Amino acid sequence: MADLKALANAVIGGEQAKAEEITKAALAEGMTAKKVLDEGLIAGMDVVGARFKNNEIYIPEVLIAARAMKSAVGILEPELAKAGVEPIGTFLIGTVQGDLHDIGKNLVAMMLKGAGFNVVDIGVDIGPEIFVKRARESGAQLVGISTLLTTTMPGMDRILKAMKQAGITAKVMIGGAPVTQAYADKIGADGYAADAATAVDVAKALVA
Ligand code: B1M
Repeated sequence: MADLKALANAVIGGEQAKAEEITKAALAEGMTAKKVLDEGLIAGMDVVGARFKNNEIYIPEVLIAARAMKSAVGILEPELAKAGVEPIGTFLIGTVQGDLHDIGKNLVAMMLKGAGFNVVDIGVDIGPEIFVKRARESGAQLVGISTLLTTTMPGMDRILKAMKQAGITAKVMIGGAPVTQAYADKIGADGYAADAATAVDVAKALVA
């Protein structure tokens, strides 16, 4: 039976090939993609985060762990994204200007795809002008903004203001580790989600 602790350790150690191998084996055994994600990959990345915070490891190790996690998540994607036939709506998503973190955003995007949304992912380090331009071009009903850094949180407010000024009526959901419901309320975002699964529920409620 695939060992999810070993998978977490493979992420922690940045062992990409091993992470891929265990992920494939777990799926082949019929384990759900969500279980593999939560108990293997995210569990591993949590340890990486704690060690990074305590200065036990540094950016190169974190990057190598993130690479292992990303490629294993890529294997899970088709399972996570078993979509409905008709898109529920178009969801534009990106990470705020100045912030390069994208693993959480990518997970949210994948789960939304899985729930039947047409997802337009505009990437990382995205400023208000690009959010406005891409929201207009895509005709998105929902715009999602992610950030992992406290210092880049004010960028969310700037995007909301720019969208309002440009007459974009799409609803806005925000999220990311330092973001809270209180912050969403403060800047006037329509929704907030703490994790990818909740993001799907909130997105569905916002388009209902
Ligand atoms: Co960075 N980093 N990092 N980092 N990094 C954090 C975020 C940090 C908490 C680490 C720490 O100190 N403990 C800290 C931020 C502190 C703060 O401001 N509060 C930090 C820092 C400081 C930095 C740098 C400034 C370090 C430096 O250079 N001195 C630097 C900034 C670079 C930049 O962006 N300009 C930096 C760099 C990096 C790497 C490049 C090395 C790498 C990113 C690789 C990548 O993403 N491609 C990295 C990583 C990997 C992390 C940690 C270890 C892991 C983040 C992650 O992927 N988590 C992180 C510590 C931690 O979180 N444990 C840390 C797994 C992911 C599944 O969770 O992203 O939270 P998360 O997403 C969740 C939810 O938040 C939510 O759903 C997701 C899935 O459930 N969610 C949404 C996310 N977006 C959402 C949007 C929604 C709804 C929900 O709606 C639209």
